[in-house]
Amino acid sequence: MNAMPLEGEYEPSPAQWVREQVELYESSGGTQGTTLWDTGLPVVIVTMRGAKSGRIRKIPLMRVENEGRYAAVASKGGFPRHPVWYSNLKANPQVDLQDGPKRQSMMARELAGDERAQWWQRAVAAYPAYAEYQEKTQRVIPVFVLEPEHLAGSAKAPAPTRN
Ligand code: F42
Repeated sequence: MNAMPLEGEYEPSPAQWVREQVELYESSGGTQGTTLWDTGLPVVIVTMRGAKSGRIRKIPLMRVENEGRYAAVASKGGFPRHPVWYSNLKANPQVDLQDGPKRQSMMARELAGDERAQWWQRAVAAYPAYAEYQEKTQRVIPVFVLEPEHLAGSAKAPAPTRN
């Protein structure tokens, strides 16, 4: 698959704080708006295609990085339902990820089993509130790995069968 930047009509988030963080992050070239409020913890911006609208959507997520791969944790603050973007990534796994000034094309893959457990640990280490969010909700919080094409499929754990 060819890693082209995503193109199309951008539909900003209806949530004002999310929209504003994306705008500041992008307009500053990844030098401002790069942390979650007063926590000082870094965030990345994930650009994706909407599952139904086909429009371009952008969301900030906590930065959980390991050797060039990143986690996308669909926590939505422990809300009872998955964030809408969960179905966007399932339908259209090609995304762009901006980490500070660096922007890269990535493929998203939902994790299961040991691979999920390993990334969950990394996620909680980067952003401890994820553990509280999991306690707040009945659902198991989905975890995706976002990986550049040249790293996709080269994980140590065997690739899970399609589900
Ligand atoms: N959310 C997380 O889940 N995890 C994080 O680590 C996280 C960190 C974070 C850091 C900073 C920050 O500013 C926000 C952060 N958020 C984090 C919030 C995150 O950015 C999302 O806003 C949040 O997860 C909610 O996602 P959501 O997709 O449920 O958002 C709603 C409010 C939303 O924007 N909905 C839109 C809408 O118009 O209702 C999007 C709609 C959409 O994508 N539609 C699809 C389409 O086709 O266009 C259809 C999808 C379908 O199948 O229905």
